Amino acid sequence: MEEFVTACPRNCYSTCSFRVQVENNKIRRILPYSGNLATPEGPCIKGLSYIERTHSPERIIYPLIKTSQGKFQQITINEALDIISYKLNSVREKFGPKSILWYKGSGMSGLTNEIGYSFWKAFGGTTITYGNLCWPAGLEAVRLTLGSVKHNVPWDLKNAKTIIIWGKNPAETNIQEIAFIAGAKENGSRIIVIDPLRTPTADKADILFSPKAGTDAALALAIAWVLIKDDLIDWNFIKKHVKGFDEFRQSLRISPVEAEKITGIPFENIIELAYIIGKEGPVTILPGYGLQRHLNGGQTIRSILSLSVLTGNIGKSGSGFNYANLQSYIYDNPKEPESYYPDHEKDLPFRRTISMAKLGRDMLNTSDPELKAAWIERGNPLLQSPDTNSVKKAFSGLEFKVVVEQFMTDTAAIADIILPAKDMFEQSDIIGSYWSPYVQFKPKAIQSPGEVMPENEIYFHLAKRLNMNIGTNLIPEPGNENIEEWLDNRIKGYSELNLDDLKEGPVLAPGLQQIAFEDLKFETPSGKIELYSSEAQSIWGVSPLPDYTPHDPGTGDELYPLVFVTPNTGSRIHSQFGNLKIIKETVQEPAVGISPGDAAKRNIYSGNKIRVFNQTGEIISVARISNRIPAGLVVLPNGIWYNEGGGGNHLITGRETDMGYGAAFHDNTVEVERVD
Ligand SMILES: Nc1nc2c(c(=O)[nH]1)N[C@H]1C(S)=C(S)[C@@H](COP(=O)(O)OP(=O)(O)OC[C@H]3O[C@@H](n4cnc5c(=O)[nH]c(N)nc54)[C@H](O)[C@@H]3O)O[C@H]1N2
Ligand SMILES: Nc1nc2c(c(=O)[nH]1)N[C@H]1C(S)=C(S)[C@@H](COP(=O)(O)OP(=O)(O)OC[C@H]3O[C@@H](n4cnc5c(=O)[nH]c(N)nc54)[C@H](O)[C@@H]3O)O[C@H]1N2
Ligand SMILES: [Mo]
Repeated sequence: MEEFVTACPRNCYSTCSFRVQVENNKIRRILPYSGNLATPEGPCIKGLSYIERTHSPERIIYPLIKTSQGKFQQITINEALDIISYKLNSVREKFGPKSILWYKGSGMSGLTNEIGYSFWKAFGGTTITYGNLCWPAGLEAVRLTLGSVKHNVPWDLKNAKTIIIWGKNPAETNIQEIAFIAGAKENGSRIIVIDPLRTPTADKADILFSPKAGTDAALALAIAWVLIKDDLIDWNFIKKHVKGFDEFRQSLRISPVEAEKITGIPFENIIELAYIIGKEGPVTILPGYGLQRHLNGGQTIRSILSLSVLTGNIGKSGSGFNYANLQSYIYDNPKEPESYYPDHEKDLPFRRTISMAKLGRDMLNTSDPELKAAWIERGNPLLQSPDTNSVKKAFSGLEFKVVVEQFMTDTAAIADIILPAKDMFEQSDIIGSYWSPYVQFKPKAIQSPGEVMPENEIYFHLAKRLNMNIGTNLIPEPGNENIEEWLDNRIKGYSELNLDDLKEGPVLAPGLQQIAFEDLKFETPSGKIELYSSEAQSIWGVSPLPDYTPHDPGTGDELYPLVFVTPNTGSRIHSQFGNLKIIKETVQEPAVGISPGDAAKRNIYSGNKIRVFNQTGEIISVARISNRIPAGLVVLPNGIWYNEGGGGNHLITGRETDMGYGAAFHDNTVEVERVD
């Protein structure tokens, strides 16, 4: 039995290290690796399920082509590459390279993903997407305020006296953090959760505050109002390090009594929370990403962050605003339009970008040239992008679609050619994290089955067929040794990192601040923390100060009175893992959660077939009554496949958040009716 130390490349906070034992080219065992201080207890159920996933009989391991009857038929990799290169070439000749959309999702992290850029750049460019479905409103909010996006190492949580988990559900989405939260609790910390739902995380809390979705900025600004009025702030810290305090103070309009009307939280509790934040420090706030998937998401994050700033809970042990820790995320560029990050990808001829949040509509509206073909890798936009009907329409109107995939997802099903995608153990790579401070090596541990090829090899062979002259420094020759050489070269700029050390185990990020901002240096235009940010106004057209804008479902709440929330769930990463036997056998079947009162009004019982609908679309699913859900809300995790009663994005309008070009998934309302 051979053993490797590896790291999970899913788009997840934890980025767990683990040991994998391999025998006869099969993954046999997955065991914890204690050398990673952020994830010493080993991976979650999804990590353990790799034993099944890698060798699943449902994996696509040969190229498939759609026949004229709409059925998939197996072809050889050489045939597939011949057809694809012919098609790409003819579309490019007739309509230009920008008539092809290159769509990348977040299904596999790793430095080698960059190789795709080199291919498409040399191809003459393509249309690409800007923005991101995940977290950009919050990222931008933190960047505007603190200058960079980082936080203390996870193990510093034990030093917090108060931990506020705000719109995050780590018990499902970051279980490794729960170990540190539990440790803090043993040390006497108080745990507070702020979430409209009673999540599994809330079960671990001392106090749960349940605001109406989308109203957190009002809650935060009312807390700020109390902090300032009752002198619970850190004057010294503010004088030295904060820009815009006076303007911020003067702008505060929302008293706790006002905030009660907006959020539904009793004003006495709001005052109590302000006193805890003001008096029981150090305070660490753990804001989540669900919280910022609202039209006002960026300003909401800025409002909440103002509480850490006013009370001096930045740059110290036990304190902080842990939105994302990009200290080990050293290689990844934010994907934004060139107009905003003029230096980013400047040399790439991707002159045309379309919105991630409005993908379907933007695809349909492109002209000069219209989109004619698409290449989709590592993503499942037919399930994960807002407004599924428009996304389906846009993709089905194209002449030619290639999807690189491991499984027959809702997106793969619409492909003309599916190329089988590698599994995490089938290629070496290097990955960072947005929570853990480690840079990690993920070694090749087994050979791919069938005719599976990593993307870089697919690109290498296509480049050859298209007579593109790209150096092997950009697209290496096939073979894992060549990829490792490429990785070695790629990290040369970081003197503290080298491949040999990384092969030994996780390495702390170069220049890591275990306590973020402990030098009290802020890379903002003023060099201070910016409560008042001119950039917020000049780039995004929002108020330079944090503010609260009411929820706007865009429809009229009378017709569709229930707010629709689609968070993540413990047993999947978005649309991945739910198809595996181990997950099906251990987790309840997916269903639409509804409160007892809303169900009773509609004569709905658990297990009833229901139609969930609004002006954008509808889905047929199954109801589950839950007293974890407040009146006025229905909940369906995202990532549930159509054939499982999922596809919540049929009900979600494609709209961008106030900053960062995120998707406002959570500002939609629906109605539910029983159909059995
Ligand atoms: N198991 C698992 N782990 C994952 C993922 C996964 O799919 N599965 N995905 C990974 C990725 S890519 C991401 S982005 C993260 C996201 O993980 P989280 O940051 O935890 O975000 P979500 O699960 O989207 O939402 C978290 C909570 O936000 C709440 N929420 C929604 N709107 C509001 C609001 O207006 N106010 C408040 N206070 N709360 C609100 C929801 O009720 C939900 O409980 O998880 C990562 N980890
Ligand atoms: N309604 C609603 N929708 C949401 C969200 C929400 O909260 N609500 N959350 C959004 C968020 S936070 C995110 S991050 C996005 C995620 O959306 P996507 O990035 O589309 O993520 P996944 O569903 O994980 O799909 C990734 C696909 O990549 C495939 N894959 C895995 N490894 C490889 C590989 O090496 N190569 C290739 N080619 N493919 C591979 C997997 O099989 C999977 O089908 O979804 C967003 N969608
Ligand atoms: Mo995400």
